[in-house]
Amino acid sequence: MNLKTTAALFVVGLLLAPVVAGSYAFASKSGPGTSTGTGTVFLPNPVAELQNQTLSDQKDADFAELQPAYHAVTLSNLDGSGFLVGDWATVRSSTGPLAFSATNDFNYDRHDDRFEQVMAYFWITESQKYIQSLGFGSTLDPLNDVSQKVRLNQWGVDNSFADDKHDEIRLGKGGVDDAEDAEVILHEYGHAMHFSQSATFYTSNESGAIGEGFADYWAVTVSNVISPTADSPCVADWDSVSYTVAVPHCLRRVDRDLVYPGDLNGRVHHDGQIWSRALWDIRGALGHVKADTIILQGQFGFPGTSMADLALRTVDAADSLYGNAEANAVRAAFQARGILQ
Ligand SMILES: [Ca+2]
Ligand SMILES: [Ca+2]
Ligand SMILES: [Ca+2]
Ligand SMILES: [Zn+2]
Repeated sequence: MNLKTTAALFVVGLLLAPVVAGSYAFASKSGPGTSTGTGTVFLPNPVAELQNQTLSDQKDADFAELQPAYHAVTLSNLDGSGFLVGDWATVRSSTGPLAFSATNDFNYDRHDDRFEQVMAYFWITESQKYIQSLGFGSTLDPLNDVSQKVRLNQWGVDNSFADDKHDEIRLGKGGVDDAEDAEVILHEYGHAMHFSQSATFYTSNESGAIGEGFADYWAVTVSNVISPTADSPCVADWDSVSYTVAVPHCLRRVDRDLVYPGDLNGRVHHDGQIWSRALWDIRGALGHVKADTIILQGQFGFPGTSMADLALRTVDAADSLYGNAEANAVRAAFQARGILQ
């Protein structure tokens, strides 16, 4: 679903056969044929990391104040082709050539569109590795454990969306290029996770709000696990400098004091902030490992009904995974939002 408006049609969640990891156990150096490489990325974005609210797009220039925000990372799970294709992400591009490296070294600056390809590969791969670290795919059911297609798209408007029909995430170029902000990538991956968990997740306005709220939550929880920053509840601190005036720049926040049903206004991105705040409070009470395991487990098979229904499913997930104390903490977070009585 796109970030700023509702548009994408939900047809059916397409589940592809899992990509089997190659046997690279004896690889001793990076390069085609091996599964690891190097990349240069933002962690998660320059504004969040540097806490500098004066940074701006400057027409995609690679200016001096941004230099401390570039970081060298290891890219994992590559398929050995020399492209940014691997177990958990398949990068495609409509904005120029695909990144290719005969040595698996993918180091570009933001003015080079291939930088965004590296961002997409890294953050989607790390997102799936985090999901698996919670037990999904081993002790729990797998969750979107496919090579997620992601396309860098030359969009004139400032938008990104996840498209369930083609099972593809598309990241746009309006304002700050969307894929220069890990939290935009992670938000869209959150929708792809939903598509994989239930074919009827997005069938009501209320489940649409849940979708946006969860996607915002997923952006900040993964961002915070991999590269914690000072103002964690602020979503898309860098992408939003192009369309927000207030400081700090945030597309949305997951810590707003909105309640159900009084603060509903029918706009899914706004209403989703009721849901994301409940998830954020669960995380605050239980820590990210328990909270995220519970939240993800509760979403399997959700038929797209109401906030109250998914809240009860999440309480049940907490009870069966961990027990009474955790179930009570989850219930309290939803009660504080007015979602449960
Ligand atoms: Ca760029
Ligand atoms: Ca943008
Ligand atoms: Ca942030
Ligand atoms: Zn969305």
